[in-house]
Amino acid sequence: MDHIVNARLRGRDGLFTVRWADGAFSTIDPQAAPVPPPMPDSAALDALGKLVVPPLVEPHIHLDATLTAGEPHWNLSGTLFEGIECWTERKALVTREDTKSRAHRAIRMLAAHGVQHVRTHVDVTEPGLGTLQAMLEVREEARALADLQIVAFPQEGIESFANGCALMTEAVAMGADVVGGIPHFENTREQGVSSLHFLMDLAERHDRLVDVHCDETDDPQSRFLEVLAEITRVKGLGPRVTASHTTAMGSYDNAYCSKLFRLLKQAALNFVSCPTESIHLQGRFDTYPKRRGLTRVPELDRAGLNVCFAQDSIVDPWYPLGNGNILRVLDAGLHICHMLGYEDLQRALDFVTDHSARAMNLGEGYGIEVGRPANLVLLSAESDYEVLRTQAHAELSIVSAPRTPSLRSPS
Ligand code: 17E
Ligand code: FE2
Repeated sequence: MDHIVNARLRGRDGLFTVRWADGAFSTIDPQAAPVPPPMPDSAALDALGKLVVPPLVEPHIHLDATLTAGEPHWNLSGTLFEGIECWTERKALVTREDTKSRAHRAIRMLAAHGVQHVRTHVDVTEPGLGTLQAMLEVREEARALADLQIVAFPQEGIESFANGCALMTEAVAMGADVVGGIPHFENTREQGVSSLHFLMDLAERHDRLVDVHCDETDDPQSRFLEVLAEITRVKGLGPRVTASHTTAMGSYDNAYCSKLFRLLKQAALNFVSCPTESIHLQGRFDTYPKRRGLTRVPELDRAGLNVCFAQDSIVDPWYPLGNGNILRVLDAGLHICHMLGYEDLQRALDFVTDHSARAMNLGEGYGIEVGRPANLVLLSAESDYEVLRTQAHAELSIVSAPRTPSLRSPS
């Protein structure tokens, strides 16, 4: 196949014929009218007026922990912290083959739902870094299905875990694409702050992106986002930095938020919200009224900041469900965030496509435009609104651009 007829494109009226050659889009032509269905042996696909979008994106998931829920026991409290305890026990049992086969299964689930770009956090609080090594191999092996970014993620802390700093430094040397962090989990506020300085310096020195699990708690005193944003502002690294979760922002008071937002706009960093995960893990210490435990997605968006949705987990110690379908997460997120207004529905897919691609710094490697990689997804509805209303799915996911070996080869 080398072209699609009768395609609808986001943000443009009418129908289009989209062609590609040698892995790149070559022409995108408006049609005066629907064209007849192609002959059965033709190289064309008939989109029948449905949406053709760039690949769906999963900007935050933990593929090393996927498909381990209940091993060795279930997270009964439903809290983040019991999840971390379960994972620490399961982590002691992992083998390279176990990690790789579970990650590949999850990548196949994601690919079946039209997801072609994935940023996975990988726990590096593990002496020997065997899991990271396994995931670096998965990154190369899975290239035909997905473009994978690997975050060096210190699940048990950088300052609070033995040799945490050395493990992070080694993980970057081994080829992690992105530097992670977890300041709210460090033993003290001071350690949380110094972990952020450490990881931002590490990323700057090695020219890596940054994606920090930041303030994933309902504690309104958890204020590491302001520290991350200020370091980001001073270094001028905004587009390369992502703050994931920031759920404490849902519990900050408005007076503090109005000051914080001024800084966030100056820093211009990216945000990832994991709505199904956060509605499940947060609010666990409340009775009623019960907090939703999400960051301020519509407010960040209205302030001009880049914010997107992610799944975080598929069947792991933190979340027992999930099937790789990011459109399900979009549906939940828009509900939980009070984003079912008409304007929001018109552009709902931004939160699982363009915004996520921007957070992942995909640049010109993403989008349905002439010259860009000819990767695309055909959805089963004709507009963003109808995708949501009909609970549409990815009918077809085409990877036609050859993926070059990962930017980060082991050094
Ligand atoms: N680890 C963490 O700290 N937070 C999460 N939401 C998951 C893993 C899934
Ligand atoms: Fe996460």
